[in-house]
Amino acid sequence: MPKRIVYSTQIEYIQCLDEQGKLDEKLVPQGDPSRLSDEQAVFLYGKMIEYRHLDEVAFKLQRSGRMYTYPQNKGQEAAALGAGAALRVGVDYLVPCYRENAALFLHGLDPKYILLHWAGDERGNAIPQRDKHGEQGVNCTPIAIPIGTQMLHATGMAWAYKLRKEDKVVATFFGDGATSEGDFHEAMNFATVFNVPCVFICQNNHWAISVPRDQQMNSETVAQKGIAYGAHCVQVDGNDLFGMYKVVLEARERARNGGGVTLIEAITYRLADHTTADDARRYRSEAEVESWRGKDPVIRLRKYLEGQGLWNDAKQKETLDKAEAWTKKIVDEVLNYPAPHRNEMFDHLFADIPEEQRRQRDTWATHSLGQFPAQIQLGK
Ligand SMILES: Cc1ncc(C[n+]2csc(CCOP(=O)(O)OP(=O)(O)O)c2C)c(N)n1
Ligand SMILES: [Mg+2]
Repeated sequence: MPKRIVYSTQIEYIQCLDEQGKLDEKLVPQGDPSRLSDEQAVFLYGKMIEYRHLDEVAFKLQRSGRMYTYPQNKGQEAAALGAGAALRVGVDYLVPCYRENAALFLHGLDPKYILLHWAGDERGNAIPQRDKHGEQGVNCTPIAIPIGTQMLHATGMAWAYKLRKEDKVVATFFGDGATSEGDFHEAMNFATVFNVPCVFICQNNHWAISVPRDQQMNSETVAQKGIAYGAHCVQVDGNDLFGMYKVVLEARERARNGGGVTLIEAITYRLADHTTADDARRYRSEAEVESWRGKDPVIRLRKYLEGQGLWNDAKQKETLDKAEAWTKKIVDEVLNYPAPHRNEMFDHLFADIPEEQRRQRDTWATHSLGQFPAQIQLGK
């Protein structure tokens, strides 16, 4: 008789705040540590408004020729913000891709660096993590454009924290498309075998540029990919701030207590194009986008807060005005940022620059192309 290994499992789907703004009181009872307090929810709603406004302005900067490209985060704010709120600022470490601006800002990253980065300035990705420029370092790595690579960095960092017995959790963020990369599988395998304090947060926005989820993976969910590695796997409504906070908080505590690695699949949707170089109308139907506009995390949270008597039109206007002033200040600073030294792109890769790079840098310095042409000169 052939032996048979019987295996059955299920993926839990968590939603605390539904599309009508109704909170599931059983899932997150009043006073439960995994429930955001009223004060926290109001604070985070204000941040959502600020960050969405900045996101819209960044799009306009690109359209008006002052930024090379920009991937809007619009629609995915709750996933990033709920996760960011559940991680300890200045203690835990964020290892992002490029759609988690909200989490980075919440942890202290000055938004000007994100804008500088997309304007092609190396300093946007190099300064924030370092103290040497006289600024407070932020616990985040630079945003990762090569899809999936950051998950391996996160795993290595978490392993280091474990070996050093430091009470830190590393959270890494990535898209659904990234889970089709080998890096995801290597990272999950290593992280679970060595039981490192790492939380894997997938923002499943259903598309990897123009490739829909069901054409790039044969599994029914992203979450179940972690089962084979022995990770804790959960799906959550990524447009639900309360749900995100709860699952990430639980995953964080599990990681801290040596309880294992968690893979979180946050179901969300990008309401804008992939980047400013894309036109999503060519591959997504208007009906699909429209259905997700109804699940917008900002609208949902506002409904909840209004229902609780915690928000009203006057507060909305006041917050929007503040968001506009806040954004304007950041944009002014970016547009007037001193131009980078042309050697800047060589400065942040190695502590001691290797011979080959040194040679390239010296050649660059003598070449006329070493001068930035006027039209792409960002700062003064
Ligand atoms: C290694 C690598 N391959 C291809 C690309 C080109 N690329 C940029 S974004 C992207 C899709 C990523 O999709 P997903 O992981 O779902 O993230 P999303 O953009 O939807 O947030 C691809 C293929 C890249 N940046 N890096
Ligand atoms: Mg995606």
